[in-house]
Amino acid sequence: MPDAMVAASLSEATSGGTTQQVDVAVVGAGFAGLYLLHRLRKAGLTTVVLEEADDVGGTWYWNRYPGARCDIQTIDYSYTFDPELESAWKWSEKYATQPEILRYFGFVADRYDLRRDIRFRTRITAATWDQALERWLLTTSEGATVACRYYIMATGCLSTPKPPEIDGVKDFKGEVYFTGRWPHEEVKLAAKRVAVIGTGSSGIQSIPLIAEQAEHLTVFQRTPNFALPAHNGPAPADRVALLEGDRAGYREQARWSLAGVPWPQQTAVSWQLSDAERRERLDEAWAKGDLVYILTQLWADQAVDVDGNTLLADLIREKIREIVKDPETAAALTPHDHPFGAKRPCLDTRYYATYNRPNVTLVNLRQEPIKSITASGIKTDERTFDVDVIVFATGFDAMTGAIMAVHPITGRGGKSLSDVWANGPQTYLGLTVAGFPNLFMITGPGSPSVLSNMAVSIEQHVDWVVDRLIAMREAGFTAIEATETAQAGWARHMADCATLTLHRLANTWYTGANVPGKAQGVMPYTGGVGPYRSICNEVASGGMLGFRLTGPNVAEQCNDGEIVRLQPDVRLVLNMLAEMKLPPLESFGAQGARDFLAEFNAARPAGRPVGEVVDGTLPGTDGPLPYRLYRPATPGPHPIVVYFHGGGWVLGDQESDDPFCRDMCRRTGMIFVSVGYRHAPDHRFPTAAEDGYAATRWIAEHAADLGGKPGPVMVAGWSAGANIAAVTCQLARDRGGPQISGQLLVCPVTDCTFDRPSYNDNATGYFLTRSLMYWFWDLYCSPADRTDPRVSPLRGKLEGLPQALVVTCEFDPLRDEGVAYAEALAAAGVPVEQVNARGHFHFSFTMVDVVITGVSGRVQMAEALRRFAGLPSERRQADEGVRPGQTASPHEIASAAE
Ligand code: NA7
Repeated sequence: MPDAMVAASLSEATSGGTTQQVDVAVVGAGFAGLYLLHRLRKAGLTTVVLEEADDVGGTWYWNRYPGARCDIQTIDYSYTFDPELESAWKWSEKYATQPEILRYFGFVADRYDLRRDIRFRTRITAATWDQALERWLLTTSEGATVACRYYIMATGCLSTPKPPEIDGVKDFKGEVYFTGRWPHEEVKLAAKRVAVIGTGSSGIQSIPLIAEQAEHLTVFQRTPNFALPAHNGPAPADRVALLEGDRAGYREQARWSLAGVPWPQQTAVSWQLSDAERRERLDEAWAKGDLVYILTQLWADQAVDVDGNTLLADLIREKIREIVKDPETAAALTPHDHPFGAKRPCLDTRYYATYNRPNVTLVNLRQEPIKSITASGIKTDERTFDVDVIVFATGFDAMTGAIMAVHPITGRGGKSLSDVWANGPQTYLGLTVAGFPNLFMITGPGSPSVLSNMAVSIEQHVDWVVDRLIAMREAGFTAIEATETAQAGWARHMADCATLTLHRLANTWYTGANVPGKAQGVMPYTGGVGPYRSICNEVASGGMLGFRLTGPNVAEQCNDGEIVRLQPDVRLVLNMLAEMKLPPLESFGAQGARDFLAEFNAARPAGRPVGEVVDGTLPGTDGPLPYRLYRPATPGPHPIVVYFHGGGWVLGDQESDDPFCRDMCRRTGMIFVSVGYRHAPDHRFPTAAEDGYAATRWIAEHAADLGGKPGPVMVAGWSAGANIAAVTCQLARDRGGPQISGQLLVCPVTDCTFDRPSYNDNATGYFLTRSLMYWFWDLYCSPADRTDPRVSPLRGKLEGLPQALVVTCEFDPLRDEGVAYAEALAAAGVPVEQVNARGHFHFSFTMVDVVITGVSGRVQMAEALRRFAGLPSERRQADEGVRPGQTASPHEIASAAE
């Protein structure tokens, strides 16, 4: 509807009251709102910014408590959109104080003349989508309404303080302050008895300064937090040199990094480093005073693996004990209930040392919870503390609080956002919500936001949104809305990402756990800033995938679908391989492909330690065959699994699936014997199958000599190795042994037919291609032999085979023949379990410590093997990825770490 007609209808609807009509209304004049206004104006879109405060600054306007500073280095926590702005402003410190950051926003507002389009002291009280007008109608606290085509919430993630949830606050006769709403006038604490409740970032930053002023400070701590010394001062010379050496390059690297600050991806894994090396790394990080550094640079598994994380957390715990003199206070200050980094760690200045002061007392609320606040102070289960001042550093209703504070937000068909989000925020890309056309959220739940340098994430969102509005205008579209399919797909992808990190194992404001009654689930996007950016770009370049676009004079456009169907780490691996622009593996020739595989394997993370690794040989049909035996660290004898590596009967050897064998040996507590069977084209069909059978027979016969349990063995294999395992079971049944108690077939080759849908759907793009499979088959087996059950076990007799687990991957040409084999086994009366791994590709399970999301599949495999061996179940919850919405107890985390 044209603006003039909208004006007439509005005037009727509001009985002639004032309504400001604009293209875009932005809520919030903080980091995001200011940049939005600048860009929207430049794009020629009329814009108003509505801001509750009486000046710019957003969260930095409100959070003025003593010690308030940013905890991302300020050279990184800055606007980067205008190189002239970058050179016009110089930060005075490594981590700027709140007043300096506020001055910066004032400087930016002045430089781009932004204040003239900002309505201060204005709160939005309700927002309603008017379908007929195709406008959002906003009612405000100061009367005048706003009609806008696009409504953008730039309300910040940590801007709505949560109530203290303690009885009796109103009864207190002394002074009460909230860190998130600190007064503008000076707060005098000298000669006063002060209580601080809360030990998150706000508490940790303010406590040392309050302690210096107060006569006595009592800190009420519910949960201890990890804090690291900020070592504030001038910005570190090496980082400044890096930035100034190539400003554009530095900024670009930040945009594609994981956390929005340019640090490289760490490759060393914790178990490759000695205790001394790990300590050295921690000491270096401790001296640096950089949150992103310590969160990402110590070892590759620190943030994704409970064991790798515990090693780091233990070293930090030692540091706390070194600083705090009183052992009881030190113990109370030491966190044990969450992995390091799963809850936002803090940067501090003399925080722990403050507890050595005689005028500071720590009250451990885990031992004596607060009962109530009284007229004179705070009463716990055990004591009463009379104080003059109470400071609540109790945090925020994070991520959704500020959005839901506008209530109601009513979308298409009268849908209310609070109903849609009743079970937790649902978004597409953390930017939009299905059913709420033309509504955008900057750094909303479902985007990297608080898990990143906010400056980078804000600029990315603002640029993406404004670029889309410009493109829509050019194409004649006036409304945009996410589809339900896209939104559901994003929720799935978010959940997949959440299994990559340890955030799911902590009760934090990231998961909504700090607000009683709030729906639980990891709210920020945990897949990283760079991958997220590439996804947003792909949405745009893919014809606005997952959005419906409409306009008065153009045909509707809706390219519906899910933007990411692969597991997040599989996507990363495939993107990395695509960037390498490798020629097809089959073009290398057999030896060239073997050399490539060896080089590729040399670059992967080292496999995890096991009790013992022994190389040996066993007699095959035509001479010795090498093997590698992996023995668990636990006392034996152990059940034995005979393992066959993958490689299309052409590539690999007994060592090539080393990380997988180690991982499975650790998970199952079983001996894995990986067999070096002979390869095509030198040794064609049926050599590999016959070698596999001969090796299994010999291993079964020599189980006791190998330190294993005498009796039945199990067989396992991946890809062509799974083909050999399946064939071995058939041969063992037909040739009078050995006894096999179970078969684990991971992405098996089971048949010579290449026309099942998975062969076509996944013909290219997932590394194992159709043409590579053709090549393998040609090298191994002539067409005349291909229906022989020794290479196409699906065509053999299946009755009487050992019980099986068949694992297939969604994006694998071999998927459907694996499924067919499982179905045929079941039809033949063989107990069989079939697992189809969603979003995974052929290599997912053997790329241990690269494809982290493969863990839950390997947990299932280990369970199956234990079942085959008649052992009890041993599931590890932390390994499997607790579902979003669920959190593990400290006990479960600790037992998972064992
Ligand atoms: P946080 O990190 O949420 O910290 C709030 C603290 O207050 C935390 O220690 C809470 O303990 C504690 N808290 C909250 N409610 C209560 C009650 N009712 N009783 C006792 N203790 C309570 O907020 P911050 O403002 O410090 O920091 C927020 C972010 O801003 C920070 O992470 C940076 O990114 C910037 P709990 O842990 O819930 O047991």
